[in-house]
Amino acid sequence: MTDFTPKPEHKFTFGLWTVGSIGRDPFGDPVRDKKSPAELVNLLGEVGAYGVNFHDNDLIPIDATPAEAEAIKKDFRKALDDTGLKVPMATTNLFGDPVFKDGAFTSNDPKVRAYARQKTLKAIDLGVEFGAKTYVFWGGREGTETDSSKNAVDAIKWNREAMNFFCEYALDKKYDLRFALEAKPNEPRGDIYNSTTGHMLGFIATLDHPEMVGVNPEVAHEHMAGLDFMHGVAQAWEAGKLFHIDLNDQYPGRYDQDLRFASRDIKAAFYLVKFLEDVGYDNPRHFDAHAYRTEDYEGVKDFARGCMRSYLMLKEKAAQFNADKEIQAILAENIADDPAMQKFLGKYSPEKADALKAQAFDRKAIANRGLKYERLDQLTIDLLLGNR
Ligand code: GCO
Ligand code: MN
Ligand code: MN
Repeated sequence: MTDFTPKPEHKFTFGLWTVGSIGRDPFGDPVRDKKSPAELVNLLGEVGAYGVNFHDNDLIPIDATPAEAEAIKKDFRKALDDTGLKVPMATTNLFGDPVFKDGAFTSNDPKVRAYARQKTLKAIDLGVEFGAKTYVFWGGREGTETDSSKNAVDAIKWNREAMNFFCEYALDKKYDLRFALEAKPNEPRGDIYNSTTGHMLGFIATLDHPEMVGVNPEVAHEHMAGLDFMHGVAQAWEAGKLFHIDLNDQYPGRYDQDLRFASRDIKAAFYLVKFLEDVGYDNPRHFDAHAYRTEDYEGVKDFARGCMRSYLMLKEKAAQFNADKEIQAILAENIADDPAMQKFLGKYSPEKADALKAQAFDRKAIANRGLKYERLDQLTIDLLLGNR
């Protein structure tokens, strides 16, 4: 049997908030005791993760005194040294405190917008202090329940000004840092601005320093909207913007589930892993998910190990797909080049347009050919179910 042990080169990371989730939900109280950041780092070390990410307040509570903050950082640093875990990414909590009830950078209240900037500047410093090279922006409260309340164009502009401000700050401080924007359609707001990875890519192109800013797409966020996650990831990759990725799982049309990676839609997870491996994605593979509320901390470890193991099993399946002669033969037949068509394809020229208009196409003959996708998909299913 193949070895599915996580290794540093896989860059598997978890947020403190993921394995640290105490299982509170809108209907029920916590089911697990809170663990300190240092304890969570040790837990992640035990299961073989490469790194740990945090929101400012996962590490340092919002009302901690400077002395308390120093003590927490010292313990956290020691746990990182003991386990060898890295901190590849950090982010800001701009959604938990009641001050952000109507958003942060897109709040109608200038005091809130200014406070959100202050909190983010400090959180960026904290992330850099622990070596983070990617800084994520997830605008969880940047949205509305009623569109009577806000001007959507103002919101876009305020968001852009904030991102431009942080890019200048990182340049000014000479931080080796890139920003990754994470889209989500809803939850906790009724509707969130820049709701998909595609919206984010459009937004990034309007920034002053677009080269510093990419995306952090999350499986669950696109599945919630009923979208094909891998297609969004491919678009981000092709644009040179896939700086980070949040892996989990989610049934469409449900509340935000944050399920263990590949536990719901194995086929979608397979195409995603195959895509990432085929293109040579080399940034962190971050699991932004939670253990079921039924679990104790042994179950949390099962959850974390399961995320990594499923990724590695799917990676092996992807290699098998690429090596499968029958699968590859169907693909080769379908994408085969036709030298006679070369003169019509590629870049525009007036001659090409004239030649195209004069060409006779046998539409019916072209359409009559079966593409063997049923066979191809069944071969994929056979492969995933272990029968090839
Ligand atoms: C969510 C989001 C968050 C973000 C995190 C990092 O649905 O709550 O996915 O977990 O990823 O805030 O920015
Ligand atoms: Mn999420
Ligand atoms: Mn996320």
